Amino acid sequence: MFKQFVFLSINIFWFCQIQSANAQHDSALFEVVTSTEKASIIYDKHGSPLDSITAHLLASDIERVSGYLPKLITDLNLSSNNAIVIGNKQSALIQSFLGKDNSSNEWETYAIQVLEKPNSKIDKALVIAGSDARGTAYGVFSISEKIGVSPWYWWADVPPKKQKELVLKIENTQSKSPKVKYRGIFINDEDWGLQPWAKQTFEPETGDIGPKTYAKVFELLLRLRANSIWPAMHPSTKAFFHYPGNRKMAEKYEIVLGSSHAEPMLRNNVDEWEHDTMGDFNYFSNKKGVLDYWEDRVDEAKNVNGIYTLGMRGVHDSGMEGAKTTAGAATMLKDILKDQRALIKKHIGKPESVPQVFTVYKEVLDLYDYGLELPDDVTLMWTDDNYGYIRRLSNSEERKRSGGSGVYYHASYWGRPHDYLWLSTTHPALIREEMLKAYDTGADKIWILNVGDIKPAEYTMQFFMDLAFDPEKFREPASYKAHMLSFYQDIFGSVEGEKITAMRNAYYNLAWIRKPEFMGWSQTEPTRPTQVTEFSIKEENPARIATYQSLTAQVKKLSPTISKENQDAFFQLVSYPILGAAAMNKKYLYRDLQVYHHNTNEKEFEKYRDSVSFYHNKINELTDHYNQEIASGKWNAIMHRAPRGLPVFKLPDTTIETTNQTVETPKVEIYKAVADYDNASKFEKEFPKKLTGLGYTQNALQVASATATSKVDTTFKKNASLTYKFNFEEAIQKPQITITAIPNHPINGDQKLRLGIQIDKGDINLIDFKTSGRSETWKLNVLRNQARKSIELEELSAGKHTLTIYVIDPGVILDYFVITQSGNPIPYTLPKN
Ligand code: REL
Repeated sequence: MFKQFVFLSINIFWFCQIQSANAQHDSALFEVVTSTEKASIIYDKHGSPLDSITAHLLASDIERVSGYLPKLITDLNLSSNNAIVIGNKQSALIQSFLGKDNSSNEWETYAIQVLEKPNSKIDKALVIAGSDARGTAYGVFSISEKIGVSPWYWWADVPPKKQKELVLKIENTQSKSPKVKYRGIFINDEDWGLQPWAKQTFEPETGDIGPKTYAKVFELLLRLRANSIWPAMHPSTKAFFHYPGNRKMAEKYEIVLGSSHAEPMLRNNVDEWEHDTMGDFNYFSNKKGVLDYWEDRVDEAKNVNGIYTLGMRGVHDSGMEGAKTTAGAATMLKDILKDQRALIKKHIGKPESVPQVFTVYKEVLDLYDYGLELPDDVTLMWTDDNYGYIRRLSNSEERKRSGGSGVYYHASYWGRPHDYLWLSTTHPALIREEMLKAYDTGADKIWILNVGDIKPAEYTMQFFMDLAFDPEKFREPASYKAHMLSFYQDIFGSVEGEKITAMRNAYYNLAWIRKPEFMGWSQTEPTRPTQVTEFSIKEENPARIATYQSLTAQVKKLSPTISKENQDAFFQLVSYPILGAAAMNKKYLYRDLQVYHHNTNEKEFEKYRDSVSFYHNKINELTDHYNQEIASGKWNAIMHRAPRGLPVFKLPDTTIETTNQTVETPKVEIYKAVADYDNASKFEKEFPKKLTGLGYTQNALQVASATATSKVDTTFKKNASLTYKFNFEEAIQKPQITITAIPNHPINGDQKLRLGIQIDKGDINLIDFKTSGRSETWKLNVLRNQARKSIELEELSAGKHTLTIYVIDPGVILDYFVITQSGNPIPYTLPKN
């Protein structure tokens, strides 16, 4: 949805231009529907079934916009007027229009051309010719978008832009291959949305996420120019292969089928591994049972367009059964990989020519690090830490592997230290930064986004797929804002789109500081500190309430100005996530105020208690509206008010919190790494780079490119450095300098996240933001979305000082630093200076 097309509306005509890197500037008008012209659609009856599907979808799209349903033709002799011709470049049909095609082996590209009088039967042809079936589909859907049908017309009820007459201005185009080969989603944690909705509302005949639902998912993927799926896999859902229609649908839509990190060989263990009859899912004690189980699937799926997940974990998201040590698991894994590839060879063909991935999720990274020898042609699939920070990417040796690498990334997560299954709040600026880093280190084979169950991750999914298609378009740190603006303006119009983009940006910025799902500080999270500072109660809390208050007011003001047709889309894409996040925040922020006034001010206490239950009920109200009111009940059961019933979704219990002590706010000095440095020396070109949207300052500072090397040099003479000058009126005894950064991980396995910190001409102290595994520090970091490291000094005298920060490892992204007295609490957020 990047501003790829320029729409100009003149009277009743739509004139559209395709801009592509190697477009010839040769344009023509093509009348699809006018008072005198009604184009038909010709597709290749010998072509891929997807050609027929997309031809029919295009016809429906034209009808959605103009009210006219074009005739669909497979016999060239029948046409006499304007025709849209759809097919593969190598087909006889397309070659009869465009002549012989000499390009070979292009991946997912398409050409679009307008031809005058191409033959005696056709006045004018708009030819969409793909290098392969998906290439053709992407070409067709580019026309759908141009006539005003959003990829989200069905999944978010974005209304088509009605036009009685449709005339397209087409520039002859040859598109380029996507930069990332496999791009797709993982439907995960469907238990609270997609599954109950499919069961009760959309596909009751199957009672599950079945072929009818998958057809809609696959259509959406193609409209987003994606190509792959890891299907739903939780206990509430039957295995993808359980319904033969699912597989057939994937074949017809040419969607590449994979499976999650826990489900090797296209199996879905939760549903398919029957412990009572098959024994333990244990390669040590039940090798034959497990191998037969895998072989059955490879045989069944041999004609599927598949990507095989190799390796073995537990039945679901857990470590390998039967392995007592990392060494034992790693040794067994080597045999497992050999056996799995032998199955592929037996049933499909040379393993080197079948796409396979090895996903280093959670404990599997330890096995890989232990020294696992991965066959060179297997794609190494790196993963984030479930919270949007990629744990590791390829070093220079790994980059040489023929299988290349990819990334499995979360926009939704079930698990510890805390889920975020409800609202989709991962900041697009973070996705941009992490995925570009992946791309720059060679991860261009496969990108899979865990979208939870699609809604309400619509925008995130669109963003991720556009980024995967061409990361080069997102080089500018602020490019995500332009993308968002384009997305909302295309749907809601230019003025409304601009306002919505500002609101959505604020929504992501607020969730950076704390996600709505983490507001409870409860159960699976580190508990809320018992000491509450005056600053937190008197400044942070009201400031955050006020920002959400203002966002709520903006939604309420804009909502009645949105057209009737756009109301359902507005509720799904704007109101529900923003008002939901606001209600969840206010519920907890008022809870804190209620607790604060306990025993001191009964009136205030009661007022806040009422607010807490008001906002608790507000979430129920909004969710009921989503499920029952909008789009005439189409989305009944898709939205859950309390996924997994975690404490954060309950009415907070205030009695347990009343022991909070309030302490005075200590004096702190805060400096923004971005804005406040006085000098930057020896940085590579374009660095240090301000990353808009990242960090508490929303302007964190990237110190080096992703492929830079670490500079370990005890003299620090060659290291890049930043200096900050400051002045104290009074001396500080026992000062503590705390540096905050984005809680990311070293770029590759050879690096750390070190900085050298020096005050004046003193010693250089090393700090390292690297966290180990799922340590307590890592948990704290991902929940507050910030890493902190402190150094302590004896004294800082009154007068002028210089802080120098030396760059050692390239991955560090600095946010701000705080000088306070040792032992004093540091505010959660940045005080306004
Ligand atoms: O997010 C993940 O990749 C895993 O945690 C999932 O595979 C798993 O199904 C999880 O949602 C629940 O157990």
